[in-house]
Amino acid sequence: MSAPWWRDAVIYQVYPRSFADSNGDGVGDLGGVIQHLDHLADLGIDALWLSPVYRSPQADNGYDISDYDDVDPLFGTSSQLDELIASAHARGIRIIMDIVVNHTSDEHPWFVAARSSRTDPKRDWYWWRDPRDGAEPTNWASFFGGSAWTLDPGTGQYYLHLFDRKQPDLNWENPEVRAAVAALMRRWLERGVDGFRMDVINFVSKVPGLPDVPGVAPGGTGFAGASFMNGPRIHEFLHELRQAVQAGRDEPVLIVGEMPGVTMDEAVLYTDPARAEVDMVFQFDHVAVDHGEDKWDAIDLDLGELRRGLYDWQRALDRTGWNSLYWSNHDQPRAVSRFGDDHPDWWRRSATALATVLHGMRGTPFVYQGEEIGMTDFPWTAPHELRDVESINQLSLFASAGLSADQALDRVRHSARDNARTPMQWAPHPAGGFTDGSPWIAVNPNVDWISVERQRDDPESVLAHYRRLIELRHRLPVLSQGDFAEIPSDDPAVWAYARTLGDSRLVVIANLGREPRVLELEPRWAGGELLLANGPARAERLGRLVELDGWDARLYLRRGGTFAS
Ligand code: ISL
Repeated sequence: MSAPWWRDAVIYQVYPRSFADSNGDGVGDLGGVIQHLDHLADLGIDALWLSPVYRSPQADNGYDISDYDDVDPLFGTSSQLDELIASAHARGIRIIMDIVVNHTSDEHPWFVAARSSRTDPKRDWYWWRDPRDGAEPTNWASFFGGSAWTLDPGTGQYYLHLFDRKQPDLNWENPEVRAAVAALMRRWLERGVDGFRMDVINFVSKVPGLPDVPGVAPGGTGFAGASFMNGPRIHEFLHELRQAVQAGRDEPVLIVGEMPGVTMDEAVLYTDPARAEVDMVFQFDHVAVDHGEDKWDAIDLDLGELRRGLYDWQRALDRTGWNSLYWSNHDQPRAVSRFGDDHPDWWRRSATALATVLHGMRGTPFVYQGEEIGMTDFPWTAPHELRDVESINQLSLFASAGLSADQALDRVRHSARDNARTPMQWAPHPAGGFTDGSPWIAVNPNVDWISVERQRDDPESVLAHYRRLIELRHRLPVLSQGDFAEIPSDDPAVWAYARTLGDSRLVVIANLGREPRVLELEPRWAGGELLLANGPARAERLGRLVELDGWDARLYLRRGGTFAS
Protein backbone atom coordinates (compact mmCIF):
# COMPACT_ATOMS: atom_id res chain seq x y z
CA MET A 1 0.00 0.00 0.00
CA SER A 2 1.36 3.44 -0.85
CA ALA A 3 2.04 5.89 1.97
CA PRO A 4 -0.86 8.20 2.83
CA TRP A 5 -0.65 11.70 1.34
CA TRP A 6 0.40 13.48 4.55
CA ARG A 7 3.68 11.61 4.83
CA ASP A 8 5.38 13.99 2.41
CA ALA A 9 3.10 16.92 3.04
CA VAL A 10 3.38 20.26 4.81
CA ILE A 11 0.25 21.63 6.47
CA TYR A 12 -0.47 25.33 7.00
CA GLN A 13 -2.67 26.57 9.82
CA VAL A 14 -4.99 29.50 9.20
CA TYR A 15 -6.48 31.26 12.21
CA PRO A 16 -9.19 33.03 10.22
CA ARG A 17 -9.90 35.81 12.71
CA SER A 18 -6.35 37.09 12.22
CA PHE A 19 -5.58 36.11 8.63
CA ALA A 20 -7.31 38.60 6.32
CA ASP A 21 -10.45 40.71 6.55
CA SER A 22 -12.45 41.06 3.33
CA ASN A 23 -15.39 43.14 4.57
CA GLY A 24 -13.73 45.88 6.61
CA ASP A 25 -15.20 44.94 9.99
CA GLY A 26 -11.70 44.44 11.44
CA VAL A 27 -12.06 40.66 11.85
CA GLY A 28 -10.52 38.19 9.43
CA ASP A 29 -12.98 36.06 7.50
CA LEU A 30 -13.44 33.36 4.85
CA GLY A 31 -13.44 35.94 2.07
CA GLY A 32 -9.97 36.92 3.25
CA VAL A 33 -8.76 33.32 3.19
CA ILE A 34 -10.10 32.86 -0.34
CA GLN A 35 -8.37 36.07 -1.49
CA HIS A 36 -5.02 34.86 -0.19
CA LEU A 37 -5.05 31.26 -1.42
CA ASP A 38 -2.41 32.15 -3.98
CA HIS A 39 -0.02 32.98 -1.16
CA LEU A 40 -0.47 29.45 0.14
CA ALA A 41 -0.18 27.90 -3.31
CA ASP A 42 3.00 29.89 -3.86
CA LEU A 43 4.40 28.66 -0.56
CA GLY A 44 3.70 25.15 -1.80
CA ILE A 45 1.77 23.74 1.13
CA ASP A 46 -0.38 20.65 0.72
CA ALA A 47 -3.20 21.25 3.15
CA LEU A 48 -4.82 24.05 5.06
CA TRP A 49 -5.93 23.50 8.66
CA LEU A 50 -8.72 25.95 9.27
CA SER A 51 -9.22 27.00 12.89
CA PRO A 52 -12.94 27.05 13.81
CA VAL A 53 -15.33 29.16 11.75
CA TYR A 54 -18.50 27.48 13.03
CA ARG A 55 -21.32 29.38 14.69
CA SER A 56 -20.05 30.45 18.07
CA PRO A 57 -20.53 33.13 20.70
CA GLN A 58 -16.74 33.57 20.42
CA ALA A 59 -16.04 33.20 24.13
CA ASP A 60 -12.83 31.39 23.11
CA ASN A 61 -12.54 32.71 19.54
CA GLY A 62 -14.59 29.91 18.04
CA TYR A 63 -13.31 26.99 20.16
CA ASP A 64 -16.79 27.25 21.73
CA ILE A 65 -19.11 25.94 19.04
CA SER A 66 -22.88 26.43 19.04
CA ASP A 67 -23.59 24.86 15.63
CA TYR A 68 -21.19 22.38 14.03
CA ASP A 69 -22.84 22.64 10.61
CA ASP A 70 -23.01 26.35 10.05
CA VAL A 71 -20.55 29.20 9.60
CA ASP A 72 -20.56 32.10 12.03
CA PRO A 73 -21.70 35.31 10.30
CA LEU A 74 -18.54 36.93 11.68
CA PHE A 75 -16.54 34.78 9.27
CA GLY A 76 -18.96 34.74 6.32
CA THR A 77 -21.40 32.21 4.95
CA SER A 78 -21.66 28.49 4.41
CA SER A 79 -21.45 29.02 0.68
CA GLN A 80 -18.15 30.89 1.13
CA LEU A 81 -16.83 27.89 2.99
CA ASP A 82 -17.89 25.66 0.10
CA GLU A 83 -16.16 28.11 -2.21
CA LEU A 84 -13.00 27.93 -0.09
CA ILE A 85 -13.02 24.13 -0.19
CA ALA A 86 -13.44 24.16 -3.98
CA SER A 87 -10.87 26.91 -4.60
CA ALA A 88 -8.32 25.22 -2.37
CA HIS A 89 -8.87 21.90 -4.10
CA ALA A 90 -8.46 23.59 -7.47
CA ARG A 91 -4.96 24.56 -6.31
CA GLY A 92 -4.18 21.08 -4.99
CA ILE A 93 -4.62 22.17 -1.36
CA ARG A 94 -6.58 19.90 0.97
CA ILE A 95 -8.81 21.21 3.77
CA ILE A 96 -8.48 20.07 7.39
CA MET A 97 -11.31 21.20 9.66
CA ASP A 98 -10.68 21.97 13.32
CA ILE A 99 -13.24 20.00 15.33
CA VAL A 100 -13.85 20.84 18.98
CA VAL A 101 -15.83 18.04 20.60
CA ASN A 102 -14.44 17.71 24.09
CA HIS A 103 -16.88 20.52 24.79
CA THR A 104 -19.49 22.65 23.07
CA SER A 105 -20.58 26.20 23.67
CA ASP A 106 -23.12 26.61 26.47
CA GLU A 107 -25.27 28.13 23.71
CA HIS A 108 -25.26 24.91 21.66
CA PRO A 109 -28.85 23.53 21.48
CA TRP A 110 -27.59 20.31 23.12
CA PHE A 111 -26.52 22.18 26.23
CA VAL A 112 -29.53 24.49 26.18
CA ALA A 113 -31.71 21.34 26.29
CA ALA A 114 -29.47 19.64 28.86
CA ARG A 115 -29.71 22.50 31.32
CA SER A 116 -33.46 22.93 30.83
CA SER A 117 -34.28 20.17 33.34
CA ARG A 118 -32.69 17.28 35.20
CA THR A 119 -34.83 14.88 33.19
CA ASP A 120 -34.20 16.26 29.73
CA PRO A 121 -33.04 13.52 27.32
CA LYS A 122 -29.87 15.56 26.64
CA ARG A 123 -29.05 15.99 30.34
CA ASP A 124 -26.61 13.09 30.31
CA TRP A 125 -24.74 14.48 27.28
CA TYR A 126 -22.79 16.67 29.72
CA TRP A 127 -21.30 16.18 33.22
CA TRP A 128 -23.57 17.19 36.11
CA ARG A 129 -22.94 16.86 39.84
CA ASP A 130 -24.68 17.96 43.00
CA PRO A 131 -22.96 20.57 45.14
CA ARG A 132 -20.63 19.23 47.82
CA ASP A 133 -21.12 21.03 51.12
CA GLY A 134 -22.77 23.83 49.22
CA ALA A 135 -19.79 24.29 46.89
CA GLU A 136 -18.05 22.79 43.86
CA PRO A 137 -18.35 18.99 43.57
CA THR A 138 -14.59 18.41 43.05
CA ASN A 139 -11.42 20.44 43.37
CA TRP A 140 -10.62 20.46 39.65
CA ALA A 141 -9.20 23.64 38.11
CA SER A 142 -10.18 25.03 34.74
CA PHE A 143 -7.37 25.65 32.23
CA PHE A 144 -8.54 29.23 32.06
CA GLY A 145 -8.35 29.88 35.82
CA GLY A 146 -10.70 29.15 38.71
CA SER A 147 -12.84 26.06 39.22
CA ALA A 148 -13.78 23.67 36.42
CA TRP A 149 -17.35 23.64 37.78
CA THR A 150 -20.12 26.21 37.39
CA LEU A 151 -23.47 26.07 39.12
CA ASP A 152 -26.54 26.02 36.92
CA PRO A 153 -29.03 27.85 39.14
CA GLY A 154 -32.08 26.56 37.23
CA THR A 155 -31.45 22.92 38.07
CA GLY A 156 -29.28 23.31 41.16
CA GLN A 157 -26.38 21.22 39.85
CA TYR A 158 -22.88 22.05 38.71
CA TYR A 159 -21.60 21.27 35.19
CA LEU A 160 -18.01 20.47 34.29
CA HIS A 161 -15.95 22.72 32.00
CA LEU A 162 -12.22 22.07 31.67
CA PHE A 163 -11.97 25.41 29.86
CA ASP A 164 -14.21 28.48 30.10
CA ARG A 165 -17.61 28.30 31.83
CA LYS A 166 -19.06 28.84 28.36
CA GLN A 167 -17.42 25.56 27.21
CA PRO A 168 -19.23 22.68 29.00
CA ASP A 169 -17.57 19.26 28.56
CA LEU A 170 -19.46 16.62 26.61
CA ASN A 171 -19.97 13.25 28.27
CA TRP A 172 -18.38 10.74 25.90
CA GLU A 173 -19.46 7.84 28.13
CA ASN A 174 -22.87 8.36 26.54
CA PRO A 175 -22.90 6.51 23.18
CA GLU A 176 -25.34 9.06 21.74
CA VAL A 177 -22.66 11.73 22.12
CA ARG A 178 -20.10 9.64 20.29
CA ALA A 179 -22.58 8.88 17.50
CA ALA A 180 -23.41 12.59 17.17
CA VAL A 181 -19.71 13.45 16.86
CA ALA A 182 -19.13 10.81 14.20
CA ALA A 183 -22.20 12.00 12.32
CA LEU A 184 -21.11 15.63 12.26
CA MET A 185 -17.66 14.65 11.00
CA ARG A 186 -19.20 12.56 8.25
CA ARG A 187 -21.31 15.52 7.20
CA TRP A 188 -18.13 17.56 6.79
CA LEU A 189 -16.57 14.83 4.70
CA GLU A 190 -19.67 14.91 2.50
CA ARG A 191 -18.99 18.61 2.02
CA GLY A 192 -15.59 17.76 0.67
CA VAL A 193 -13.10 18.27 3.48
CA ASP A 194 -10.11 15.94 3.72
CA GLY A 195 -9.43 15.59 7.41
CA PHE A 196 -9.68 16.91 10.91
CA ARG A 197 -7.60 18.43 13.66
CA MET A 198 -9.34 17.35 16.85
CA ASP A 199 -9.09 19.77 19.75
CA VAL A 200 -7.87 18.32 23.11
CA ILE A 201 -9.13 14.95 21.93
CA ASN A 202 -7.23 12.99 24.58
CA PHE A 203 -9.40 14.67 27.24
CA VAL A 204 -12.65 12.97 26.28
CA SER A 205 -12.37 9.87 28.48
CA LYS A 206 -12.63 10.94 32.10
CA VAL A 207 -11.72 8.67 35.03
CA PRO A 208 -15.00 7.32 36.44
CA GLY A 209 -16.14 9.16 39.52
CA LEU A 210 -14.13 12.28 38.63
CA PRO A 211 -11.90 11.87 41.69
CA ASP A 212 -10.48 14.84 43.58
CA VAL A 213 -6.94 15.99 42.94
CA PRO A 214 -4.93 14.52 45.81
CA GLY A 215 -3.47 16.99 48.26
CA VAL A 216 -5.78 19.87 47.33
CA ALA A 217 -8.35 20.97 49.87
CA PRO A 218 -12.05 20.82 48.94
CA GLY A 219 -12.99 24.19 47.55
CA GLY A 220 -9.42 24.65 46.25
CA THR A 221 -8.44 23.98 42.68
CA GLY A 222 -5.73 21.70 41.38
CA PHE A 223 -4.59 20.32 38.07
CA ALA A 224 -6.67 17.19 37.49
CA GLY A 225 -4.85 16.06 34.35
CA ALA A 226 -4.49 12.48 35.59
CA SER A 227 -8.29 12.22 35.60
CA PHE A 228 -8.95 13.30 32.04
CA MET A 229 -5.75 13.09 29.95
CA ASN A 230 -5.40 9.77 28.09
CA GLY A 231 -8.23 8.34 30.19
CA PRO A 232 -9.30 4.70 30.50
CA ARG A 233 -11.51 4.48 27.39
CA ILE A 234 -9.65 6.90 25.11
CA HIS A 235 -8.25 4.28 22.71
CA GLU A 236 -11.62 2.60 22.40
CA PHE A 237 -13.34 5.93 21.69
CA LEU A 238 -10.81 6.98 19.07
CA HIS A 239 -10.86 3.62 17.31
CA GLU A 240 -14.65 3.65 17.21
CA LEU A 241 -14.60 7.19 15.81
CA ARG A 242 -12.02 6.32 13.17
CA GLN A 243 -14.11 3.37 11.99
CA ALA A 244 -17.22 5.50 11.75
CA VAL A 245 -15.48 8.37 9.96
CA GLN A 246 -13.56 6.23 7.50
CA ALA A 247 -16.40 3.80 6.68
CA GLY A 248 -17.12 3.61 2.97
CA ARG A 249 -14.28 5.97 1.97
CA ASP A 250 -11.27 4.90 -0.08
CA GLU A 251 -9.20 8.04 0.44
CA PRO A 252 -7.72 8.01 3.96
CA VAL A 253 -9.18 10.75 6.14
CA LEU A 254 -6.46 12.56 8.08
CA ILE A 255 -7.09 12.81 11.81
CA VAL A 256 -4.63 14.85 13.86
CA GLY A 257 -5.23 14.67 17.60
CA GLU A 258 -4.28 17.65 19.70
CA MET A 259 -3.14 15.95 22.91
CA PRO A 260 -1.78 17.99 25.81
CA GLY A 261 -0.13 15.61 28.28
CA VAL A 262 0.43 12.81 25.77
CA THR A 263 3.48 10.68 26.47
CA MET A 264 5.71 9.06 23.86
CA ASP A 265 4.47 5.59 24.81
CA GLU A 266 0.86 6.67 24.46
CA ALA A 267 1.61 8.41 21.15
CA VAL A 268 2.95 5.17 19.69
CA LEU A 269 -0.40 3.56 20.47
CA TYR A 270 -2.46 6.50 19.22
CA THR A 271 -0.62 6.70 15.89
CA ASP A 272 0.06 3.03 15.14
CA PRO A 273 -1.73 2.60 11.78
CA ALA A 274 -2.69 -0.95 12.74
CA ARG A 275 -4.76 0.34 15.67
CA ALA A 276 -6.68 2.83 13.48
CA GLU A 277 -7.06 5.70 15.94
CA VAL A 278 -5.42 8.95 14.79
CA ASP A 279 -2.66 9.61 12.25
CA MET A 280 -0.50 11.91 14.33
CA VAL A 281 -0.69 13.82 17.58
CA PHE A 282 0.31 17.29 18.68
CA GLN A 283 2.48 16.69 21.72
CA PHE A 284 3.45 19.50 24.09
CA ASP A 285 6.83 18.52 25.58
CA HIS A 286 8.93 20.94 23.53
CA VAL A 287 6.57 23.88 24.09
CA ALA A 288 6.77 23.41 27.86
CA VAL A 289 10.57 23.62 28.08
CA ASP A 290 10.48 27.31 29.02
CA HIS A 291 7.67 26.88 31.58
CA GLY A 292 8.43 26.59 35.28
CA GLU A 293 5.53 25.79 37.64
CA ASP A 294 3.08 26.65 34.88
CA LYS A 295 2.98 28.56 31.60
CA TRP A 296 2.97 31.94 33.38
CA ASP A 297 6.21 31.07 35.13
CA ALA A 298 8.67 31.84 32.31
CA ILE A 299 12.11 30.29 32.79
CA ASP A 300 15.20 30.56 30.61
CA LEU A 301 15.17 28.37 27.56
CA ASP A 302 17.41 25.33 27.91
CA LEU A 303 18.39 24.52 24.32
CA GLY A 304 19.78 21.15 25.32
CA GLU A 305 16.47 20.13 26.84
CA LEU A 306 14.58 21.42 23.82
CA ARG A 307 16.82 19.38 21.53
CA ARG A 308 16.63 16.27 23.69
CA GLY A 309 12.84 16.42 23.75
CA LEU A 310 12.47 16.72 20.00
CA TYR A 311 15.07 14.03 19.30
CA ASP A 312 13.43 11.70 21.82
CA TRP A 313 10.12 12.08 20.00
CA GLN A 314 11.89 11.33 16.70
CA ARG A 315 13.27 8.10 18.15
CA ALA A 316 10.10 7.09 19.95
CA LEU A 317 8.01 7.08 16.78
CA ASP A 318 10.64 5.85 14.36
CA ARG A 319 9.28 2.36 13.78
CA THR A 320 5.61 2.60 14.65
CA GLY A 321 3.53 5.73 14.40
CA TRP A 322 4.19 9.17 13.00
CA ASN A 323 5.18 12.60 14.33
CA SER A 324 3.73 16.01 13.77
CA LEU A 325 6.36 18.76 13.73
CA TYR A 326 5.54 22.27 14.89
CA TRP A 327 7.06 25.35 16.49
CA SER A 328 3.94 27.45 16.65
CA ASN A 329 0.19 27.61 16.54
CA HIS A 330 -2.57 29.96 17.72
CA ASP A 331 -1.94 29.03 21.38
CA GLN A 332 1.82 29.51 21.48
CA PRO A 333 4.00 32.61 21.44
CA ARG A 334 5.83 33.28 18.18
CA ALA A 335 8.68 30.84 17.60
CA VAL A 336 11.28 33.38 16.47
CA SER A 337 10.80 35.38 19.67
CA ARG A 338 10.67 32.34 21.90
CA PHE A 339 13.23 29.89 20.52
CA GLY A 340 15.04 32.20 18.10
CA ASP A 341 16.34 35.75 18.36
CA ASP A 342 14.05 38.53 17.19
CA HIS A 343 16.68 41.24 17.38
CA PRO A 344 16.69 42.72 13.84
CA ASP A 345 20.32 41.61 13.35
CA TRP A 346 19.48 37.96 14.00
CA TRP A 347 15.81 37.72 13.21
CA ARG A 348 16.09 36.41 9.64
CA ARG A 349 18.80 33.90 10.33
CA SER A 350 17.23 32.59 13.51
CA ALA A 351 13.79 32.22 11.89
CA THR A 352 15.32 30.26 9.01
CA ALA A 353 17.56 28.18 11.30
CA LEU A 354 14.56 27.13 13.39
CA ALA A 355 12.64 26.28 10.24
CA THR A 356 15.54 24.19 8.96
CA VAL A 357 15.97 22.05 12.07
CA LEU A 358 12.25 21.35 12.29
CA HIS A 359 11.61 20.72 8.59
CA GLY A 360 14.56 18.37 8.40
CA MET A 361 12.95 15.94 10.83
CA ARG A 362 10.76 12.93 10.22
CA GLY A 363 7.06 13.71 10.47
CA THR A 364 4.56 16.14 9.02
CA PRO A 365 5.61 19.79 9.44
CA PHE A 366 3.01 22.41 10.31
CA VAL A 367 3.46 26.09 9.52
CA TYR A 368 1.37 28.56 11.48
CA GLN A 369 0.28 31.69 9.62
CA GLY A 370 2.95 34.37 9.77
CA GLU A 371 5.67 31.91 10.78
CA GLU A 372 6.69 31.76 7.13
CA ILE A 373 7.59 35.46 7.25
CA GLY A 374 9.10 35.34 10.74
CA MET A 375 6.36 37.20 12.63
CA THR A 376 7.33 38.01 16.21
CA ASP A 377 5.68 38.45 19.60
CA PHE A 378 3.89 41.73 20.26
CA PRO A 379 5.41 44.42 22.51
CA TRP A 380 2.45 44.57 24.95
CA THR A 381 2.37 47.80 26.91
CA ALA A 382 -1.04 47.70 28.61
CA PRO A 383 -3.48 45.00 29.73
CA HIS A 384 -6.31 46.44 27.63
CA GLU A 385 -4.42 45.44 24.48
CA LEU A 386 -5.00 41.75 25.25
CA ARG A 387 -8.12 40.00 23.93
CA ASP A 388 -7.77 36.34 24.93
CA VAL A 389 -10.11 35.03 27.63
CA GLU A 390 -7.23 33.04 29.11
CA SER A 391 -5.00 36.11 29.53
CA ILE A 392 -7.82 38.31 30.77
CA ASN A 393 -8.78 35.75 33.44
CA GLN A 394 -5.15 35.36 34.41
CA LEU A 395 -4.61 39.11 34.72
CA SER A 396 -7.48 39.30 37.18
CA LEU A 397 -6.19 36.29 39.13
CA PHE A 398 -2.82 38.04 39.43
CA ALA A 399 -4.57 41.26 40.47
CA SER A 400 -6.46 39.36 43.21
CA ALA A 401 -3.14 37.94 44.36
CA GLY A 402 -1.92 41.51 44.87
CA LEU A 403 0.18 42.13 41.75
CA SER A 404 0.10 45.61 40.18
CA ALA A 405 -1.20 45.93 36.62
CA ASP A 406 2.37 46.20 35.29
CA GLN A 407 3.55 43.20 37.26
CA ALA A 408 0.57 41.15 36.07
CA LEU A 409 1.22 42.12 32.45
CA ASP A 410 4.86 41.15 32.83
CA ARG A 411 3.82 37.71 34.03
CA VAL A 412 1.36 37.23 31.17
CA ARG A 413 3.22 38.74 28.21
CA HIS A 414 5.54 35.82 27.37
CA SER A 415 2.92 33.12 27.18
CA ALA A 416 -0.06 35.21 26.05
CA ARG A 417 -1.76 33.42 23.20
CA ASP A 418 -2.49 36.80 21.63
CA ASN A 419 1.18 36.91 20.59
CA ALA A 420 0.18 34.47 17.87
CA ARG A 421 -3.10 36.17 17.12
CA THR A 422 -2.07 39.64 15.99
CA PRO A 423 -3.01 40.20 12.35
CA MET A 424 -1.14 38.57 9.52
CA GLN A 425 1.34 41.10 8.13
CA TRP A 426 0.64 41.25 4.42
CA ALA A 427 2.06 44.65 3.57
CA PRO A 428 3.96 47.53 5.20
CA HIS A 429 0.88 49.60 6.07
CA PRO A 430 -0.41 50.54 9.53
CA ALA A 431 -3.15 47.89 9.33
CA GLY A 432 -0.73 45.47 7.71
CA GLY A 433 -2.88 44.95 4.64
CA PHE A 434 -5.03 42.86 6.98
CA THR A 435 -8.09 45.11 7.02
CA ASP A 436 -9.46 48.38 5.66
CA GLY A 437 -11.17 48.87 9.00
CA SER A 438 -9.95 48.90 12.54
CA PRO A 439 -8.35 45.54 13.48
CA TRP A 440 -9.88 43.61 16.39
CA ILE A 441 -6.40 43.32 17.93
CA ALA A 442 -3.40 45.56 17.30
CA VAL A 443 -1.08 44.97 14.35
CA ASN A 444 2.55 44.48 15.34
CA PRO A 445 4.46 47.76 14.88
CA ASN A 446 7.23 45.86 13.09
CA VAL A 447 4.89 45.53 10.11
CA ASP A 448 7.02 48.16 8.38
CA TRP A 449 9.85 45.66 8.02
CA ILE A 450 8.19 42.24 8.39
CA SER A 451 5.54 41.52 5.74
CA VAL A 452 4.69 39.17 2.91
CA GLU A 453 5.02 42.00 0.41
CA ARG A 454 8.61 42.75 1.44
CA GLN A 455 9.62 39.12 1.24
CA ARG A 456 7.70 37.80 -1.75
CA ASP A 457 10.40 38.48 -4.36
CA ASP A 458 13.43 38.35 -2.09
CA PRO A 459 15.36 35.09 -2.52
CA GLU A 460 17.09 35.62 0.84
CA SER A 461 13.85 36.05 2.77
CA VAL A 462 12.36 33.85 5.47
CA LEU A 463 9.49 33.22 3.07
CA ALA A 464 11.82 32.01 0.32
CA HIS A 465 13.52 29.68 2.80
CA TYR A 466 10.19 28.13 3.80
CA ARG A 467 9.32 27.68 0.11
CA ARG A 468 12.58 25.80 -0.42
CA LEU A 469 12.10 23.58 2.62
CA ILE A 470 8.59 22.66 1.49
CA GLU A 471 9.77 21.96 -2.02
CA LEU A 472 12.50 19.65 -0.64
CA ARG A 473 9.97 17.74 1.45
CA HIS A 474 8.05 16.97 -1.72
CA ARG A 475 11.08 16.13 -3.79
CA LEU A 476 13.36 14.12 -1.51
CA PRO A 477 12.13 10.74 -0.28
CA VAL A 478 14.95 10.76 2.29
CA LEU A 479 13.33 13.82 3.88
CA SER A 480 9.87 12.34 4.09
CA GLN A 481 10.78 8.72 4.77
CA GLY A 482 14.36 8.53 6.00
CA ASP A 483 15.38 7.21 9.40
CA PHE A 484 16.49 9.70 12.02
CA ALA A 485 19.84 9.52 13.81
CA GLU A 486 21.25 12.04 16.24
CA ILE A 487 24.73 13.39 15.54
CA PRO A 488 26.01 14.01 19.05
CA SER A 489 27.23 17.42 20.13
CA ASP A 490 28.12 18.51 23.66
CA ASP A 491 27.13 22.05 22.86
CA PRO A 492 23.39 22.54 23.43
CA ALA A 493 23.26 25.20 20.71
CA VAL A 494 24.69 22.92 18.04
CA TRP A 495 21.98 20.73 16.60
CA ALA A 496 22.91 18.01 14.17
CA TYR A 497 21.22 14.91 12.89
CA ALA A 498 21.10 12.66 9.88
CA ARG A 499 18.26 11.18 7.87
CA THR A 500 18.96 8.05 5.89
CA LEU A 501 17.02 6.18 3.21
CA GLY A 502 18.65 3.52 1.05
CA ASP A 503 21.73 5.10 -0.51
CA SER A 504 20.78 8.68 0.39
CA ARG A 505 21.84 10.53 3.48
CA LEU A 506 20.78 14.00 4.52
CA VAL A 507 22.69 15.79 7.27
CA VAL A 508 21.17 18.78 9.06
CA ILE A 509 23.47 21.06 11.05
CA ALA A 510 22.55 24.28 12.81
CA ASN A 511 23.89 26.71 15.36
CA LEU A 512 21.00 28.00 17.47
CA GLY A 513 22.85 30.94 18.95
CA ARG A 514 24.74 34.14 18.10
CA GLU A 515 28.26 32.93 18.91
CA PRO A 516 30.21 31.19 16.13
CA ARG A 517 30.77 27.52 16.85
CA VAL A 518 32.67 24.55 15.48
CA LEU A 519 31.35 21.02 15.22
CA GLU A 520 33.72 18.12 14.83
CA LEU A 521 32.11 15.23 13.00
CA GLU A 522 32.94 11.57 12.97
CA PRO A 523 34.07 10.59 9.48
CA ARG A 524 30.89 8.65 8.76
CA TRP A 525 28.77 11.82 8.70
CA ALA A 526 31.00 13.79 6.34
CA GLY A 527 30.95 13.90 2.55
CA GLY A 528 27.61 15.37 1.51
CA GLU A 529 27.04 18.25 -0.90
CA LEU A 530 25.46 21.47 0.30
CA LEU A 531 21.77 21.49 -0.58
CA LEU A 532 20.43 24.43 1.38
CA ALA A 533 21.84 27.10 3.68
CA ASN A 534 20.39 30.17 5.37
CA GLY A 535 23.45 32.35 4.84
CA PRO A 536 26.71 32.58 2.92
CA ALA A 537 27.68 29.03 2.06
CA ARG A 538 30.95 28.43 3.88
CA ALA A 539 31.41 24.88 2.68
CA GLU A 540 29.98 23.26 -0.41
CA ARG A 541 31.07 19.87 0.83
CA LEU A 542 30.66 18.58 4.33
CA GLY A 543 34.03 18.04 5.96
CA ARG A 544 34.89 16.82 9.43
CA LEU A 545 35.26 20.28 10.90
CA VAL A 546 32.18 22.40 10.46
CA GLU A 547 32.55 26.09 11.21
CA LEU A 548 29.24 27.68 11.99
CA ASP A 549 28.36 31.38 12.08
CA GLY A 550 25.69 32.62 14.46
CA TRP A 551 22.32 31.02 13.62
CA ASP A 552 23.86 29.15 10.70
CA ALA A 553 21.79 26.26 9.35
CA ARG A 554 22.62 23.88 6.53
CA LEU A 555 21.44 20.74 4.82
CA TYR A 556 23.87 18.40 3.10
CA LEU A 557 22.89 15.51 0.86
CA ARG A 558 25.00 12.52 -0.03
CA ARG A 559 23.83 10.01 -2.56
CA GLY A 560 25.23 6.69 -3.61
CA GLY A 561 26.67 5.75 -0.23
CA THR A 562 26.24 2.58 1.72
CA PHE A 563 25.03 3.44 5.14
CA ALA A 564 24.70 1.21 8.12
CA SER A 565 21.33 1.82 9.74
O1 ISL B 1 -2.79 27.44 25.86
C1 ISL B 1 -3.22 26.61 26.62
C2 ISL B 1 -3.81 26.93 27.93
O2 ISL B 1 -2.80 27.32 28.80
C3 ISL B 1 -3.22 25.24 26.25
O3 ISL B 1 -3.24 24.39 27.31
C4 ISL B 1 -4.47 25.03 25.41
O4 ISL B 1 -5.60 25.36 26.12
C5 ISL B 1 -4.51 23.60 25.02
O5 ISL B 1 -3.47 23.48 24.13
C6 ISL B 1 -5.82 23.27 24.35
O6 ISL B 1 -6.02 24.09 23.27
C7 ISL B 1 -7.14 23.90 22.48
O7 ISL B 1 -8.34 23.87 23.22
C8 ISL B 1 -8.72 25.06 23.89
C9 ISL B 1 -8.61 26.30 23.00
O8 ISL B 1 -8.72 27.46 23.80
C10 ISL B 1 -7.31 26.34 22.24
O9 ISL B 1 -7.27 27.45 21.39
C11 ISL B 1 -7.22 25.04 21.49
O10 ISL B 1 -6.12 24.98 20.63
C12 ISL B 1 -10.15 24.87 24.30
O11 ISL B 1 -10.93 24.52 23.19
